[in-house]
Amino acid sequence: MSAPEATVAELTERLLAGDRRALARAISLVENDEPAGWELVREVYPRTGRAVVMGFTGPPGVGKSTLIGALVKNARTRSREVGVLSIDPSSPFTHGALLGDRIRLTEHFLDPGVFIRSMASRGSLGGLSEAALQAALLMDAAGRDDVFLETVGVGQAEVDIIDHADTVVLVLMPGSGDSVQALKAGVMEIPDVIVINKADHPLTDTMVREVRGVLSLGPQEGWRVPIVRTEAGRGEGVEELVGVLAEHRAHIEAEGTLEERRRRNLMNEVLAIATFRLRRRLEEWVSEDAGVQELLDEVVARRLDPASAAKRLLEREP
Ligand SMILES: Nc1nc2c(ncn2[C@@H]2O[C@H](COP(=O)(O)OP(=O)(O)OP(=O)(O)O)[C@@H](O)[C@H]2O)c(=O)[nH]1
Ligand SMILES: [Mg+2]
Repeated sequence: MSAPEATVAELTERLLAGDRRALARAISLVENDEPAGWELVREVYPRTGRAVVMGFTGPPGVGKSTLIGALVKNARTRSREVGVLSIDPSSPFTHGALLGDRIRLTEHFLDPGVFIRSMASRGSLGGLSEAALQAALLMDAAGRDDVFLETVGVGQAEVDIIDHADTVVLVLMPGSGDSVQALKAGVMEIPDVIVINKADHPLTDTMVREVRGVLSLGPQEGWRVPIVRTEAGRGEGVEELVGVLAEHRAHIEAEGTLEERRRRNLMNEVLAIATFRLRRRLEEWVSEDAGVQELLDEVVARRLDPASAAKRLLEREP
């Protein structure tokens, strides 16, 4: 059901003015796959691209949320308006106590300069990653200066919303050996910044050495991936991390990489949505068309190979 024209227009206006309730409502619309949500994104899209988007990924429990909490606190001392989007593909829960528990930003819940949201369900436009991107765009349009994205990543099949961050931070802790192996094997992409959190742990130096070893195998020109030690709970190293994030930002702006990255990511997004729609269209058609069923019978009877059948399918597509 589409919301009445006036409602979307009104919501758009309030959203652009930075109204938090409008932002919350807009994200719900997108999350629930309401046409009004997509309409809203279409309206505000020209006003996006201003926020600094930082993505934090890493194995469960390494302290991503605690770290984001510390960074939010720091950003607030600089009067920056903040949005936090925690994306959890494994959890069916999105609200209430679990949200607070997962995001660990309870001290910021009452600060109007901080907007926190957790997302787990998928919109129909291809999935959680697409819905999350729309939510991030809405935060951007609502005037959030900094947007922090959090996703759990262990190497494979990561939610690729993290690709939409201008700066990607991989958070590890002493003992995250699997992630180091994943980096080494090229399963996990090399991030822009690596944080070794829980630096109060005695094995921190070993971990830093291992990570440094992996990075030394990679390209040595251009941006050198910094390794920052933090103790997020106590705020140790957070100031340094803020500095490193700013340096990376300045670097990609100066090199033109920011533009390039955004271009590549948006292209991937367009392709992802188009692919999803195309597939849905094909599936509907295939299930309804008798001719396609016959084509399939030919494949089953081994008279036609799958690739030739696909070619004919595409030639005949309505
Ligand atoms: N010792 C120690 N514990 C920490 C540190 N930072 C965070 N923790 C604790 O580690 C636990 C997990 O922290 P979270 O911030 O929830 O970790 P996360 O990576 O967001 O976890 P998920 O979102 O569940 O993947 C909590 O009990 C934190 O209090 C630190 O620097 N040192
Ligand atoms: Mg977390």
